[in-house]
Amino acid sequence: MFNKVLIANRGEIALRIVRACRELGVASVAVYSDADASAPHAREADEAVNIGPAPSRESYLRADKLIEAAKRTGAQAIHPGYGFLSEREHFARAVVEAGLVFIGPPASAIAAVGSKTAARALAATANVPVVPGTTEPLRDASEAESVAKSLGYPVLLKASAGGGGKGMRIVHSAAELASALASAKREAMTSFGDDAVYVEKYIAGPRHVEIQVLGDMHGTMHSLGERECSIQRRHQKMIEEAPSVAVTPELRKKMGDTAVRMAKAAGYVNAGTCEFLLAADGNFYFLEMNTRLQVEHPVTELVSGLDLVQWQLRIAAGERLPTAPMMTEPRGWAIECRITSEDAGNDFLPSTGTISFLRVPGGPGVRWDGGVGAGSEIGLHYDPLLGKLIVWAGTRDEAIARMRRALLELTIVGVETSRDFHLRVMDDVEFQRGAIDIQWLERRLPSLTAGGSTPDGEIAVAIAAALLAESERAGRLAASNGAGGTANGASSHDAWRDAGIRDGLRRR
Ligand code: MV4
Repeated sequence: MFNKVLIANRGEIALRIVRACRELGVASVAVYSDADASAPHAREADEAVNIGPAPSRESYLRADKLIEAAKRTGAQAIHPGYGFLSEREHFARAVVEAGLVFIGPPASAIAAVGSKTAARALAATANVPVVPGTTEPLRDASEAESVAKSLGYPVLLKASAGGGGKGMRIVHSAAELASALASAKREAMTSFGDDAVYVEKYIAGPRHVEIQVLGDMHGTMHSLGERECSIQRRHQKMIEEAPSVAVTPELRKKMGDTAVRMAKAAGYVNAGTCEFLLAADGNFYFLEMNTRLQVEHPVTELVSGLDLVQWQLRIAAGERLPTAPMMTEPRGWAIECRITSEDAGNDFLPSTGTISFLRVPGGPGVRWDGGVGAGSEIGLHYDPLLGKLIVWAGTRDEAIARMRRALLELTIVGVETSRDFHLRVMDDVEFQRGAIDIQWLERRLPSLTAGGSTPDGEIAVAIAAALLAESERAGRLAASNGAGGTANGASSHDAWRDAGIRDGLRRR
């Protein structure tokens, strides 16, 4: 096992990796930009190295600075987390060329599945079902027309270099095809500098179900079950769960075996995810493979009992996975809500500010993977994810009830967040029935975001309630320590202030 690992990331995932390192007795080196000097991940790690100004391109995306920091601190390996350089083939290669271990797949595996068309071609060789369509980019409109005719409308145009829905166009008839192709190519060029576009049969109303795979350096590859990720807004996942209501044990085995075949064909090692479209008729189609640990990995951890980050470290250090299955059937149910600094009542506009108060929920089956604390400055430099609230319970209904309770306990004062949006989803009857697909959120969004953001009065009350709770806690603590002051141990000033706040709360 490594003595020391550098974590080339920030926020909640950096803290998550610090924790995994600590439990394995591995020293952790955090990196931080000027904006993250007092961030929790930098404070909690054993060492912290400044890698430059706030803009990512001058800090977290600077491969040279990250590798130099690893060498200067004597780290033997680098964990990239997710986002930033985690799926960049050149970074994986540069790390290895610098004599360090990249905690993730070999650069060759990233290359094998990095482009959508390359992944589709590889899938075809591994007997992995892909949506009917072309694997190579379309040469011109006439080729598009003949392929679309053979597929049958509606068809979907997609950017080969793309992802996240950019450059996608649904085409319902031949009449629209030429103009749709031209506009898809334009958007692909501006978004990715590559106007290659291919075409697929459009699958209406599918679920987005992904399979977690874990492989070691010795040829063992396991599937660790599925995650339901259909609740997305503009291709950003908002809520994930494991398992999926739509997946039976037979389907789980079939999708799992398919994902393992795909990973082996790619020469994959370490943690990876195969994304599928799951159609209502039970057919599933490979979409893409993510060559990194994913944001939503905790729901798999909770229903499998595995620590995926520790397994990443152990695999990268050369350990063998067990040959017996690591996960047969999921135990219980897990749900994750991404808590972001976005004003859900105002079209999810990014919200900035300083967090003046943070109370995270606890109790049975509640996990908070957070990257912020009181005092954290929330700006626009980085992804708006403040933390992930994850719950586990015996059944899906119990998990929903637990998530609702935990969301109500979660208090973040200082920025608008997506908390109230998640509360409304938990209360939504269709969600409770599990009747969701990738278009569900766009359909339901108006009713889930009605009522605007938290009015200032409510913020003031939240602060007051929080301060009161804090003060009463302090008072009880002081009393139990026999400190002077009034009966409950608070000073006379605090008691007066508490009375005023309590009175104010009553008069709301
Ligand atoms: C599709 C599809 C329907 N039919 N392909 C969106 C971005 C990329 N992940 C692939 N995506 C889709 N590909 C065919 N042939 C529907 C989507 C899609 C989608 C897929 C997964 C999760 C959310 C989505 C939201 C809109 C469209």
